Amino acid sequence: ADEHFTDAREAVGFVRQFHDEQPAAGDPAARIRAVLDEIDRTGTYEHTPAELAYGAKLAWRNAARCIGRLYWRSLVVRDLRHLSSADDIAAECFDHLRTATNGGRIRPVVSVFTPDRPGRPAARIVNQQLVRYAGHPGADGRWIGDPAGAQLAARARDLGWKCGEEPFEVLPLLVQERPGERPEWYELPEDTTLEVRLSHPEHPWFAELGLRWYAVPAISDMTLEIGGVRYPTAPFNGWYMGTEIGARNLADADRYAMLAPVAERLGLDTSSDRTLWRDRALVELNVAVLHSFQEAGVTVADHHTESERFLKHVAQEKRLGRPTPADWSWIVPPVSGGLTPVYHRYYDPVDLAARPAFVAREPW
Ligand code: HEM
Ligand code: NRG
Repeated sequence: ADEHFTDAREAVGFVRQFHDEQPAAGDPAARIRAVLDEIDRTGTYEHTPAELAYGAKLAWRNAARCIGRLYWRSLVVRDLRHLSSADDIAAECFDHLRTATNGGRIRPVVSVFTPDRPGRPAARIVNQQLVRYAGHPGADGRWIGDPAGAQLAARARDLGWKCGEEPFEVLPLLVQERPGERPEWYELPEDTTLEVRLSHPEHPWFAELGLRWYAVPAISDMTLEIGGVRYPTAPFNGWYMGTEIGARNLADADRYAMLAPVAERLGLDTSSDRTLWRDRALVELNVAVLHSFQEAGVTVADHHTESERFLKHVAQEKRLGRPTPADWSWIVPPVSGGLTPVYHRYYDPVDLAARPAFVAREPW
């Protein structure tokens, strides 16, 4: 049995929603007949460019873990469904990064490549994000780089990639054209990866820690599912909320684990948890992230502003008669939760079957 046949009910449900929300799009009945006929003949169907663009926006609007949904209508959708080779995918991912980066004024973008079709699963990007740092255990047993990038770094090395020894080595892009096939790997061109060196507005020593982060979070390991069609190669990005970097990527014990080094430079008493030295170091780390991105002219949101925007989105959707399913445990920021308005309320329950959606990619 082949898993890539399109479910006709999903297709009809999507076409109905598309026409309900886009009344100018014409007669839904005719389109539904055409879609069902195409599914009968071929096992799947092709979205019109307008269906694809709106479907991708709906997938963002449905992302229950995403606090950034206020701007869902402004998503830039790159229709690259005619491309399926590893070389073409890599080249267009690099253009995606250039377009998204936009000199620092980050634009939310999704690039949609050839979907799965009956008998013909689509290519996959192996990386979790288009830009991420490598990691590996050093000679003294301590981690060099990002432990979250260790698996991909090992795979890339097996393919012939040479990893440097710095803590912020950008991983190559790995693209696998077919199941079981050896991925192709591509070094990211310099002009695709804007990075920000971190400094602190009050502590000159902070820059000496040598920390940095990349400008564009571009998730590349989720499947975009629209109307029963699965697009496993559909990297998307928005901009960072500072806490993702300052309270998780650079702070977590199993990531860059920078709280102790920062606390030491701050001269904090680390002899007991009760001095709250970790909490104090965490705040300064987050101050440095927001300050540095701002200074570099790179879009970044603080968690207070992004929380307010999210509740504005919830209210706006409510006025339109729509619920905003949300996962409290993902929406509430990892620092100062109770200071943000998103903490102090409950949300519409998450329907895991809701579509269009970005879903965890299933192994092929
Ligand atoms: C998750 C913020 C744009 C789809 C998240 C998370 C944050 C966030 C903070 C939680 C991540 C984590 O805890 O690791 C933002 C901001 C955006 C933005 C500030 C600025 C515009 C987008 C866009 C899309 C999107 C453009 C898709 C088109 C998602 C999805 C998740 C998510 C699917 C869940 C990821 C997962 O399950 O791992 N977002 N986002 N977001 N966002 Fe957004
Ligand atoms: N926490 C991850 C990125 C997850 C998605 N975050 C966004 N998405 N802001 C990290 O790299 O820290 N987005 O599409 O903007």
